[in-house]
Amino acid sequence: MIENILGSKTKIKILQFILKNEEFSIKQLSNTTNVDLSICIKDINDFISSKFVVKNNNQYLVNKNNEHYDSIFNLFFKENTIKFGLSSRRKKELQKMMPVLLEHKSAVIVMHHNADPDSLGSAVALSRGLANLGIKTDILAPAGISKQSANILKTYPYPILTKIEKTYPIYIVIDVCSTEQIGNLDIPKESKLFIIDHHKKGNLYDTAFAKITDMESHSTAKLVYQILMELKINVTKEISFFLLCGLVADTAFFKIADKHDFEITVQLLDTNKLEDIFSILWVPEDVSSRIAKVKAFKRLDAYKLGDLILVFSRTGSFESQIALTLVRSACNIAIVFNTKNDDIRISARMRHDLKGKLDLVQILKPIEKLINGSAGGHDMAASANGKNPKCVRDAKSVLIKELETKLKCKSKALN
Ligand SMILES: [Mn+2]
Repeated sequence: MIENILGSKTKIKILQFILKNEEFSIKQLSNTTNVDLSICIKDINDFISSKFVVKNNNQYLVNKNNEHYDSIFNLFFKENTIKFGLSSRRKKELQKMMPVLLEHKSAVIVMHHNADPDSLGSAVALSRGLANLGIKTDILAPAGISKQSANILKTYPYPILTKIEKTYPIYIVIDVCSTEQIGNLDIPKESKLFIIDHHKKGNLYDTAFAKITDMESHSTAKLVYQILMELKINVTKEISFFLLCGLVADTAFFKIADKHDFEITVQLLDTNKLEDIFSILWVPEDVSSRIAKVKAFKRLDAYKLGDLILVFSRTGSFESQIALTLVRSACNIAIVFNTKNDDIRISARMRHDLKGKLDLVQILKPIEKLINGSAGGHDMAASANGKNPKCVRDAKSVLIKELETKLKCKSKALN
C-alpha cells in the first residue's frame, strides 16, 4: 500500500532514513540504507526539486515547511505521533483553550469525588505548568481527596480548596466528566468549561467549550504530559513527580501499562525515582475500610450466570474498594451500593477475563432514570451516582436482566 503511494522499496528506505535524521550526507544515506550511491543521488535530486529536501553545504535535511512533509511523515510515523504526542484533533482543542486561558489568566481546576492520585497529580502538574504562562489556577476538590493523594501532598504541599467563594471565568474539569462526580458543582453559564479526561463521556461532555479526552489513555496524567509538551512547558522535577504519581496509580503500578506509558515514564524518571513514587502511593489499609469490607461480605447477594459469579452488596462507604476486593477474590462481577439520605452511589467492577465481552458503563446506563442520576467510568470499573436511594431492589433486578441479556444466560441465585 505504502509502495503504491511512494514508489519503489528503495525509495521508501531512503525516505525513512531522511525522516529519522536531522541532517545527513548522501554517503551516509547510501551506507545506512544499502542503496547504491548513484540511486541515492538521483532520489535526493528529485526530493530537492520537489522542495522536500534542502541542501545545506554538503549536508541535506528535510524541509519541514514543505506541504508534503506532514503527509509523508504521517505515512511512516502516524501511530507514534498520535499516541505519544497529542493527536491533531486534541491539538485543535488545545488551540481553542489556550487563547481563552491567556486572555483571562485565571481558572479553577476541578477534581472528582475522593480525588485519586491521577486526578490530583494531573491537576497540580497542569496548575504548575500553566503558571509558567502567567495563568493562575486554583485547585478544587469539591468532595475531598483520597488517602493516597493526601500522602502525595506531604512531599510537595499544594493548597487544595474544598469550597469556592467566587466564580471563575474558566472551569477545567480534570479526570472526570460528570456533574455527580464533582459534587454537583454549579458551573456558571457565562464561564467556559474545559474537560481533560480519560473516562467514558459523562453528562458534562457535550456542554464543554473544549475537551481533550482519550478513553484509550490509561491515565489523565499522560494527557497532561502531552499538553505540557505541546505547550513547550518545562517539565520540572515537581511536575514530573505529580505526573508519575498519576500514571503509576492509574496503570495499577504498570500492570496495565502500554509502551507509551513506559516511554513517558522514562522521560519523567530523569528527575525522580520510581521507588519514591511507589512508597508514597503505598498507603496501608486502615481499619475502617477493612471493617466496611467485612460488613459488605456479610451482606453478599450472589448469583451464578453460566460459569460466572455475580455479587451484589451494600455499604456505607468504600464501595469501589469493596467491589475491587470482591473481583480479586472469587467473583467475576461485583456491584456495590452505597446509599445515604438522598444519595445513591454504585460501584461496579469485573475481572479482566470479561474485557471486550462486557462494558459495565453500558450495564449501569439502564438504571440512570431509576436512580435519578448518571453512570460513567470505564468498561471494567464503572460507577453511577444518583438521587434516589430507595431503588436498590429495582436497580438490582434491572442489572441482573441486563447482564442476562448481554451474557446470554439465565441467572441462578446462590443460596
Ligand atoms: Mn484517572
